[in-house]
Amino acid sequence: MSDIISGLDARMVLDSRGNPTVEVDCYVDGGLLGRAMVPSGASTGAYEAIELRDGDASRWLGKGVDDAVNNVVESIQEALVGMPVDDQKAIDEIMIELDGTPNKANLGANAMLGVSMACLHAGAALHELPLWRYVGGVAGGLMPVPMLNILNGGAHAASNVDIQEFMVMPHGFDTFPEALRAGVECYHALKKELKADGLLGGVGDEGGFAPNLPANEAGLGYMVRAIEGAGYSTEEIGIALDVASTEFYKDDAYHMDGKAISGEELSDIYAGWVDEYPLLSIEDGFAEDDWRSWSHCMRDIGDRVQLVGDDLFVTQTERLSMGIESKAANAILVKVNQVGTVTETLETMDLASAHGMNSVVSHRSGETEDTTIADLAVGTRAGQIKTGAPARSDRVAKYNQLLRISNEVSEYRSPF
Ligand code: 2PG
Ligand code: MG
Repeated sequence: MSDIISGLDARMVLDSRGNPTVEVDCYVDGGLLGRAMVPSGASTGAYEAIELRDGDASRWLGKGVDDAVNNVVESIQEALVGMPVDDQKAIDEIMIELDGTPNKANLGANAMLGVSMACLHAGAALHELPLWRYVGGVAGGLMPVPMLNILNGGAHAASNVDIQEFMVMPHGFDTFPEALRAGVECYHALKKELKADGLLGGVGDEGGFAPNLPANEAGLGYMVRAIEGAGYSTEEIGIALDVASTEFYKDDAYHMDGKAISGEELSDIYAGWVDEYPLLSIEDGFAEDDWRSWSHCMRDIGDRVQLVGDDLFVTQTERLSMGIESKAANAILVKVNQVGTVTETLETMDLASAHGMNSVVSHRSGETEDTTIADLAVGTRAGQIKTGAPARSDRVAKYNQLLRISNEVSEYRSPF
């Protein structure tokens, strides 16, 4: 069989919020070998690569992706037909050149990522390898510690909670399936606790419960109740937060619990929480341009807690380099669609690990049944993944893929 890309196809499909997204098929030697779907964020960072939307308000509320789909079947296909499908770097570089902008505004990061991931799948199929092994090669895989977002707030819920994600992190277990089971049992225990308090309503975009709470700190209390209610100790299951604070940073202040506070005051609040709760990881504790507060917090508590840059780094080497220089964080969140190609994602992860930083592979709040990130997390040996609550098939699909992979990969180690 030839290894040459013979064609690309693309279409609009729906994501988990009912918005259009891009699906791409990659043909090799006339046969369909790889397919991928692109995720989409809600609390997007200002420096993310551009997601191309048609903007026609009379269709899909302006969120149509016809232009992105056309870019795949027209200019991208023309540029890539004839390329070896397993030369991922060359494929991604050709698209970057064809796009010609620093933020993928021309072709759209959604079009480019769909192609990049479909080619990745096709390359794995061509070599008859599971995707995680194709990505990881002879290094073998490492199962990630899961972060399960069991209580949703912020832009992902209609509640009064400012913090976007309260996650349980089952780090004290010997295998991935055992860790996942513990995390899922916490989800069920949280449901019971919220019900007992009359706070059980619907769920947020990532499948976690979305109650109104008296204050943000109460969410931490519920995490402890969920962990202990499920019969575990806070020694083996910790808490991770995604504060997503860019969303509530306005006029040089953070607007949390109805008060306007400075970055330093917020940093002090986090320090208090690290003392009081089994808090292991804080993502986007500060806004995407508030480098000073990031560095201040790192100096204060960076040796006691993982500080993860999401909107801050947007999975891009230029932003990550700025953060390394200013010692702004000790970990990076990795979202493939923030940068728009597989190759650039891997480059960013390499840069992070070269500087001793942790990587957390992540879903978006708008997802599909695509499970590429599960294999990516294992193949790159990232060590951590966050992919929502164990509820709604768009989230569960990733955990189920990790369970499948765990039949072949037993190596599992907690970064904590
Ligand atoms: C985040 C993500 C995923 P969104 O902020 O980390 O949980 O949310 O995709 O809406 O940016
Ligand atoms: Mg985030």
